[in-house]
Amino acid sequence: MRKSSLRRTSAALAAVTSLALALTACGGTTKKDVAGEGGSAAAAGKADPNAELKKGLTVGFLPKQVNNPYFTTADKGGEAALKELGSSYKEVGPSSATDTSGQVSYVNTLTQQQVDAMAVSAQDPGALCTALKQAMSNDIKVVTYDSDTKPECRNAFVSQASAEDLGRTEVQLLAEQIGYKGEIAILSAAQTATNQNTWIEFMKDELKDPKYKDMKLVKVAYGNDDAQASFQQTQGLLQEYPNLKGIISPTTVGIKAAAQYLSGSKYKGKVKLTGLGTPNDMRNYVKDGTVEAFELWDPAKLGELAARTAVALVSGQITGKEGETFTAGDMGEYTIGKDGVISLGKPTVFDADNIDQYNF
Ligand code: RAM
Repeated sequence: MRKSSLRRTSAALAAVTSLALALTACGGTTKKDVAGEGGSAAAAGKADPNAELKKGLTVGFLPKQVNNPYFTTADKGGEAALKELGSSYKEVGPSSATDTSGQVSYVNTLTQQQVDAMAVSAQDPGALCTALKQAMSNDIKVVTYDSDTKPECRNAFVSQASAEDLGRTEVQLLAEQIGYKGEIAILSAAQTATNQNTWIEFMKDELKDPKYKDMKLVKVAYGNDDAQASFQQTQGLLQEYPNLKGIISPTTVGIKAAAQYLSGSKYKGKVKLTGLGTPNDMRNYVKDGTVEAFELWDPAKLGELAARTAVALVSGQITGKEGETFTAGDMGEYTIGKDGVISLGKPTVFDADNIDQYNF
């Protein structure tokens, strides 16, 4: 039997009691020691790099938003990897990227269903913590991917690329396009999104370099990963700042909506737009001159790495501690970094010369 009856009992109890309240009251302690002081929730016990990968597991994927093509691609990558590993995949999640209570409910549902592991892209760094700790105390491994929670609320975070690299390179890309001069704005996703907020901090830091002294960040707007809201926010930015020279949108939904607005406006090609987008969403806007260059990683690879990390955790090959290594199938060997972070690799910059080589 793959799980103890103790675990089944406690998971069943989790289903019927208001654990969120109970856990808050007792300071979030759990039956297993899930968190070291300030570190990631690397489970007690030692990793066995030679442990055999378990089969017949169920891994639940909980993206920020289910009807977002970026997550569809990412989660399909997870699904394919799980199939190859002889395990099962399921996906649950809210349709809005600002439904944090919905995400909490989905975490609780996966816990009640006694999945072996869950891969979560958090809409908010703190909101899911109690529910995720409850999952871990029920012997469920928790991997965040794409957007992290706090380190003590998961076993490992599968990061798309270095957050610092992403933030700095987006500013560099825009600066080159506008000749290092003029007003710029950021069109982000949800105001609480851990990933976008981390990148934006690095963008602001990058802008402190004297070479950007003639560039001014005038506003950070939030389109909530909603196409219509992002479109309207772009329109609003141009109305409010008629001298705007460029926009960085570090969200696939935002950059697509901003490109759509700009391409149909008098600002096309004049107000520069870069950020994070999928080649399939952005192809037409690169070809029609609205966008010169933008970047992204391969979302399917991110999902695949999240799935392989989850299986490695359940199998005991890794616990989430810094320095542990594991082989993620054909993707090769990965080493866990500080705070349980596993980084996928370097993002790709897409422009007219290479965009047709990509199909996602
Ligand atoms: C959106 C989401 C996701 C982010 C990408 C770049 O799809 O906000 O979290 O990583 O954009």
